[in-house]
Amino acid sequence: MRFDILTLFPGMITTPLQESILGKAIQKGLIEIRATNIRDFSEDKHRTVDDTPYGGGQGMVMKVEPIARAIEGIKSQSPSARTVSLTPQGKPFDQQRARSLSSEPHLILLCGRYEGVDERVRELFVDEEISIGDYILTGGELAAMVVIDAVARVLPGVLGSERSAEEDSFSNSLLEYPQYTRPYDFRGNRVPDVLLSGNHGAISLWRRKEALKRTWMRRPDLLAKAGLTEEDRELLEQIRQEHGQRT
Ligand code: 4FV
Repeated sequence: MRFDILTLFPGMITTPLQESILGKAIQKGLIEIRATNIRDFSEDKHRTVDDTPYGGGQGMVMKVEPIARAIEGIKSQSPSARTVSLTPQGKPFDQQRARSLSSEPHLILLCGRYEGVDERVRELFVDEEISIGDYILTGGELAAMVVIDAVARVLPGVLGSERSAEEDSFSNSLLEYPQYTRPYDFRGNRVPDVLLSGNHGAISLWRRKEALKRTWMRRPDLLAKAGLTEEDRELLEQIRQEHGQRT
């Protein structure tokens, strides 16, 4: 899978993504990441990429021409590439979107700066707008890296063999159950004995109940789209009894 990132700060992208799992995925040729400086597509001697907003107002707006040239340059080589703009106005990003984007062979990720990008970029070149959350960043670069990380890790072969993205939290829309490792006893705080019982049925039941309890307490909004089984509903009833009705 190929990721082209259009940014004014390519250095923010390349170095961090060479590390760890994504770095190995690049070495294994599972993903290809190329950061392109939008300023390389400005044509005036001052290499201008932004200008004041029509209608007045604070800050600067990124100009359409350099971005248009950058996208058209890539699309001329790869017409099927999907162009995604990272913006607070975008559709909230989630695991489901990460999984569906992982079927795209080539993504172009546009990173805004300043007050944003000229609206005609969206109208003429953007296939999809994505937001990573309801807060304002100084630029779209970190958002692009979040998308690259979440999409790449569901690609076959990116996560080591010992780990498949299918077991993820959110893949079944529930929060993850608590995890423990050695030592068994830390300052008197012990690991739940069921996890050392070797009884895999009891262990997976405990984990399912813990995942349901955690989701019910922290993200009840997720329960609605979790596809609960009859057993899940019985476990939830137990949890409610044990923890008192929530509003
Ligand atoms: C953002 C977000 C985000 C807005 C102004 C870049 C900044 C600046 N992108 N999810 N939240 N972008 O805050 O994706 O241009």
